[in-house]
Amino acid sequence: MKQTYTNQQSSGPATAAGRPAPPAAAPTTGPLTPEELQLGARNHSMPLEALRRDITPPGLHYVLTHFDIPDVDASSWHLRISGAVEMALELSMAALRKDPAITVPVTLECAGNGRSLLNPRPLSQPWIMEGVGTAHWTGVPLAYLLGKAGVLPHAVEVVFTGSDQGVQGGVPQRYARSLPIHEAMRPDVVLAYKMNGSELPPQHGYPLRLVVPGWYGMASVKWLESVEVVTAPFRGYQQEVAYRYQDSADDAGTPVSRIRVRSLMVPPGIPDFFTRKRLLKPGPVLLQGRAWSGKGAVTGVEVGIDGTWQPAHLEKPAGGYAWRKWTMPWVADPGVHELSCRATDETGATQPLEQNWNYQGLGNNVVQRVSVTVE
Ligand SMILES: Nc1nc2c(c(=O)[nH]1)N[C@H]1C(S)=C(S)[C@@H](COP(=O)(O)O)O[C@H]1N2
Ligand SMILES: [Mo]
Repeated sequence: MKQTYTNQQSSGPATAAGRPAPPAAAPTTGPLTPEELQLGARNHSMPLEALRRDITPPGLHYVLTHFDIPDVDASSWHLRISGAVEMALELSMAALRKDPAITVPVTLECAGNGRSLLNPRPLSQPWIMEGVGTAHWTGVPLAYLLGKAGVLPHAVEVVFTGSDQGVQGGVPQRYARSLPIHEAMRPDVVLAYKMNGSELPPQHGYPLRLVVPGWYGMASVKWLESVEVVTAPFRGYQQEVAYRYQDSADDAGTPVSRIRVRSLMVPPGIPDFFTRKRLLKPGPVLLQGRAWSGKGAVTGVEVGIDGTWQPAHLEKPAGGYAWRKWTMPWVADPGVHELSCRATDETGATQPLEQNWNYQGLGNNVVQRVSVTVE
């Protein structure tokens, strides 16, 4: 008998080891596929020059949507809070907007950022390195609403379900993810209805989305419809199959959660249109970029000029989970130079010089290298 899929478990096509099919076809060493181009055209990254700004305007912030962007009617929309709670709640947008609101600056990064630099290349959204952005998210703290509903003592996780649906790895599903109770109860986890002070744009989750500071983007469920407190770990596709650090399709792997330390640089000078190679005049130039980590504060950034590392100057971050600006003056002398940047966070973690490989191409944080021609 064919099993039907619910968000509670994954029961799609299985691999040899009996695991459900991975989220995409096997990695390849071949040229870019039409499917990657199709995804790349739908899901755009943040142009690196936007690293100059503390806060990323919505049109420059990266976008990642697995299925279609839903067209939600906010006037009839309701958020359900249910499951292992004393009192289930059903809230309209008008009601939510009357609750106490907070605004948090948060750097979101897609867990697949950097995937296309891997060899072999996992077949999915072909990010290079710009699947990132920082916004001010305004809305109701999740902990406030969970407090109102009254979480029962045996609860272990909270499951968030969006209104978008599709098929991935052969499994029909609504996009759904969970968080452990202790993460869900953090005071800075927000059900946001504003981005940078304006209504959420459709592609960023209108009318309501979750924002989980410090976690890779997959945790921040858009077009949020339901919040369910559960008493057993959630086993939905996006939790149990996708977003795992795996060595192979048969490896159960470990779940992806917080953002690994990373930094990026605004490529200096001007680009060549087609190759994006950088051209620069000789003389002083202020190199700049941003650094972030979901695991602790960024404590240092080093800039490499042709392989020689020097500490950059760090500015104050806008918040605990927002990127920090760094700068470093450089006098460009004629020739071809390789510039790079490498951040370290308070856990002591630093960016690798060589890209680490995993089957889904997740959590990449290799140092960026920018080649500039000074003439
Ligand atoms: N409902 C829903 N929420 C979702 C997704 C999705 O496809 N559907 N994609 C997730 C992923 S993988 C990322 S990286 C972030 C991207 O958020 P952004 O598009 O606002 O930058 O949203 C997350 N939330
Ligand atoms: Mo993502």
